Amino acid sequence: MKIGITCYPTYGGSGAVATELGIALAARGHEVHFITYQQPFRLPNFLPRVYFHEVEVGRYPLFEFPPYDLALAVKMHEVVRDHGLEVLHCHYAIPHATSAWIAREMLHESGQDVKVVTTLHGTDITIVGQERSFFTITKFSIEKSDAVTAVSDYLRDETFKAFGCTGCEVEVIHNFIDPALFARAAHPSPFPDAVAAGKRVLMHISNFRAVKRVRDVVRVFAKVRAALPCILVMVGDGPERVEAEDEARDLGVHADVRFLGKIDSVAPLLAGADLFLLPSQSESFGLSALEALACGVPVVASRVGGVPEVVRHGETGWLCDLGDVEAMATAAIHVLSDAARWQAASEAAAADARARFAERDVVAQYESLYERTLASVRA
Ligand code: GMT
Repeated sequence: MKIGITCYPTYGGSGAVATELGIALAARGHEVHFITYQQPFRLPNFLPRVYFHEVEVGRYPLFEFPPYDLALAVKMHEVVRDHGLEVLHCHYAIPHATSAWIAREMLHESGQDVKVVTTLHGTDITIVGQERSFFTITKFSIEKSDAVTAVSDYLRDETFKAFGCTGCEVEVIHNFIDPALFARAAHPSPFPDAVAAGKRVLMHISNFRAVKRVRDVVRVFAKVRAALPCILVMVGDGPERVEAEDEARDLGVHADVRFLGKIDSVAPLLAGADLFLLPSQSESFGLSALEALACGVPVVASRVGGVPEVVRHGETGWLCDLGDVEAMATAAIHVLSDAARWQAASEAAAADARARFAERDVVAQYESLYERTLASVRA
């Protein structure tokens, strides 16, 4: 098949999933065209059957807000027309699914067609899409897609609750991991000094938006550090990073917190962690938690959104009430202070991630969806 993929190319779970999916599809023989404003961060420079088309937004003094959505629609139309794409797969509803709808309408003018598949990832439904200024266009774009997927049961249910979306089915296709890459044994420890000093490594990876509650990460760490020797590794960057750094200073634990900034390849880091912290306010899936589990890293997270579909409480991690820093610290100490308990959770985590979220199985679900969509006739 010839497939176009549009996503947010900078740091974020939806861009990571979209890129890994494109790479996996190309490895299975499909031709994949990424259509985005920047090369996706997980996309290597060259791979057979993978192409990158940059969306350039024309600047003009009149445009206080350059119309990216339109430039994207034009580029989608051009790439479909010139390369004979059969499917446009949009990750994150707005504006991608809206632009794809415009591109498809333009193609119809010249007797061509393309199927639009939209994958809902999270705040496109739970926050942004429900804002007054975006609600109707989000609902419209979902309903006009030829197929819609959500990354968790939770997100599918939220979509129906928030938008109704009459006449559209939302198929759940979970996020996935490459078991060969996200594997503890595949990478040497990136923190040999901490290991030599007998310190456990706690880790958090995100784009440091308010929804991630990064200050809670530091608060949990401070409590764990009072009970056992450990360091905290913070990977990523975003609006709340300064607050997290301030919190670490205020709590007097700054010397043991390492802020690494944005890092493209997180598997080698995760493979050296002992515990992953994800105290998010909301999380439709929690890709970073899944990647941690696959690396044999138990997860302590808030019991929100789709996280319980990923983390098995008491088996592969521990789920606590939102904002309950005390309970999260207690859970962390519970697993880190008992070597046998940690080992059991680590093995269960790696096995469960492979059993339920292996790339091969999930990519096959997308292929099947594309095939069914191509065979379908639009109502
Ligand atoms: O929806 C977002 O907030 C952005 C998106 C992203 O690009 O990081 O995150 C969502 O998609 C990820 C990949 O499917 C999920 O793992 C995240 O849970 C989800 N984020 C939220 O729901 C806050």
